[in-house]
Amino acid sequence: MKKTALITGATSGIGKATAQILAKNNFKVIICGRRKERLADLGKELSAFTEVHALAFDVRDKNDVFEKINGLPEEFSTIDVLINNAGNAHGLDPIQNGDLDDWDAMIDINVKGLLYISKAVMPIMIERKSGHIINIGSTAAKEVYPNGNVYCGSKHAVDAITAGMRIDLNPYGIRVGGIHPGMVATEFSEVRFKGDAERASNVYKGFDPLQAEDIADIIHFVVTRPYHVNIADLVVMSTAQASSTIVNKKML
Ligand code: NDP
Ligand code: 8X3
Repeated sequence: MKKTALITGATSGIGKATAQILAKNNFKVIICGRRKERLADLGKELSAFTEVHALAFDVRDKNDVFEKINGLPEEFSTIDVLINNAGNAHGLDPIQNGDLDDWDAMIDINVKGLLYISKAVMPIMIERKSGHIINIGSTAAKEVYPNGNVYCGSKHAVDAITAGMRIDLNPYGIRVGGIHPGMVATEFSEVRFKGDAERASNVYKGFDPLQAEDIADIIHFVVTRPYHVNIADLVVMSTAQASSTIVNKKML
């Protein structure tokens, strides 16, 4: 029988590539994001492979999160796999120059949004004593780099919450794991630099960065392990990257 996966942030980057690989590999998919047109296009594309349901909401809107998840049609209501992926960095400034709206966005989306979605989905898994939650952290969840302050803080919180979820959901047989990518060439830097495409593309110049499909491939691997196997914590970087600040740009 097909499993159902709910993927947040499926309109772009890692989330979109994850929806694509899971749809092609025997999962029903619930694709989430704010951009309705992108959801409609992706829904059309994936319906050639599987059953797809699109949910448009902002993860910051807790009432809408609960309304949308509690209102899922019967055939999508048994969520087996939750990929908590929606998130971004907003700004890259020394903390003393940080923008309050950027701070709010990162804490509200990356941390509180992940909590709201999880709160809505966990009862479904607890009732069935089965389920798998993957939280997308970052290398920024494991180390702190200059000007990364609040983004790193939000991802460190994701790392801690992931560990907490694994402990508290242990009695219910629910698998919980964190996947922590290094630099992935997606729309991430365009969002961080508020649409400055040139500055964003410079981030990935001079080396061969991870692609969204690399992370999606790993997520597919993680969620298709036998039930007794839980990949609890996984850090992945491109070969050129050794840490948040050390990237070998002489390799190409
Ligand atoms: P993208 O910018 O390409 O994708 C971000 C996704 O998050 C979009 O689908 C966006 O959808 C969704 N999203 C953002 N804000 C909200 C919101 N308020 N409500 C609902 N959905 C939202 O970036 P990535 O694919 O790279 O990022 C995905 C995850 O991976 C993030 O958590 C990021 O922190 C993490 N990550 C990224 C790395 C990288 O280098 N790219 C490295 C390590 C981790 P929409 O705008 O339609 O709402
Ligand atoms: C995204 C990777 O290094 O820009 O989480 O923080 S980094």
